[in-house]
Amino acid sequence: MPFTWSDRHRLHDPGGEVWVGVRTPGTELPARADAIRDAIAAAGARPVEAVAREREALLAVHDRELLDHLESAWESWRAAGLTDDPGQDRVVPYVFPHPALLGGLDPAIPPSTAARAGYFAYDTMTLIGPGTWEAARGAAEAALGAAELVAGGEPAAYALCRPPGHHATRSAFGGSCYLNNAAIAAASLREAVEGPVALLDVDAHHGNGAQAIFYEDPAVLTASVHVDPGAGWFPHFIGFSSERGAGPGQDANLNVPLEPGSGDGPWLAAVGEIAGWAAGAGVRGLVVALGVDAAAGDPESPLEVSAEGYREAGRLLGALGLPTVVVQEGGYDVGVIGSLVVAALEGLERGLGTAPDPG
Ligand code: SP5
Ligand code: ZN
Repeated sequence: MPFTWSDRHRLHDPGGEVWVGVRTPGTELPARADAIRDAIAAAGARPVEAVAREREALLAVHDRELLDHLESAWESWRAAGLTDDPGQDRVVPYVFPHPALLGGLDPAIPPSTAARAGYFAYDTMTLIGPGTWEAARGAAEAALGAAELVAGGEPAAYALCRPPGHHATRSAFGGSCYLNNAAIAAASLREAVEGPVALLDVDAHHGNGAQAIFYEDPAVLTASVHVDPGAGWFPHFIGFSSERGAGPGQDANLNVPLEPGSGDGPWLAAVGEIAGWAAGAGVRGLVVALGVDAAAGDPESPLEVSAEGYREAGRLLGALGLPTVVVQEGGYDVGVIGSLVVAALEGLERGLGTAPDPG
């Protein structure tokens, strides 16, 4: 299948992550995307360069204020002298508009550059450097490119996005994500197929961004299989099975949290559950948020899924027989993520080949 990507991803060097106040090396590294690219190209996938687009293409999913911030944050940080005093070489927040600080009032975007960092970021781990905006846009453009290939008749396309996107909401970013690539693909695909689509997330972490973006929207069903946030895992505050959507989107969201240590059996049962749920709702297109960090040995998650598990997940999703956009999310064990993505995409192609012809 074709894959879209942009080598602008290399411009994003997060420079680590600030976790419990300490700058640690971080795992969302440029080598990730290059490793995946090498593996899928060797397996025969066809590269398609992501095309630069108007910023307006992102407004289906994100607030203009977030885009303005991501575009200007680094330069503003540098101009404010924060790189010299106190000597912080990335944009790092220090104070947040916590709801219990505000007592029901709406915060304004603060004029202080350091405070503004906390208005738009909900964690301290997701740093902005000189090339972050360009790389994030390249990833979003890859997602749009893959959606357009599918709209143009490709049965499936894969967007090799880096940085990842599924933790980014309409107005805030975090979890190593800046722009929600999969949500952007879903919004585009929904227009192309003129009907509801499903965004199914198999990254090891809850797909909180798409859940929040589409929570009241019945035209993009969202579902996520992930390690139970209640068992101590990021994003901690959201991702529970009680979250089912709201308003017109009531029952259009499904979360299947899993116990740490869940291997292929429970994980594939959960993937089958969300696939069957989407099929039963009559969606006309599919976006898969493909994180491969549920794999055994990944440094960011305790799920213990095998490469054969990823192959079978791909088959289950492909067997839905829907026009499918696959978007890369997490996966941090650089030595194996390429082969995990290949397994998932090969499974998907096999599943698509067995699906009944939609006519
Ligand atoms: C896209 C994606 O998979 N994002 C996941 C981000 C989850 N990061 C959580 C990091 C939690 C702190 N890591 C501490 C490592 C200490 N050695
Ligand atoms: Zn993840």
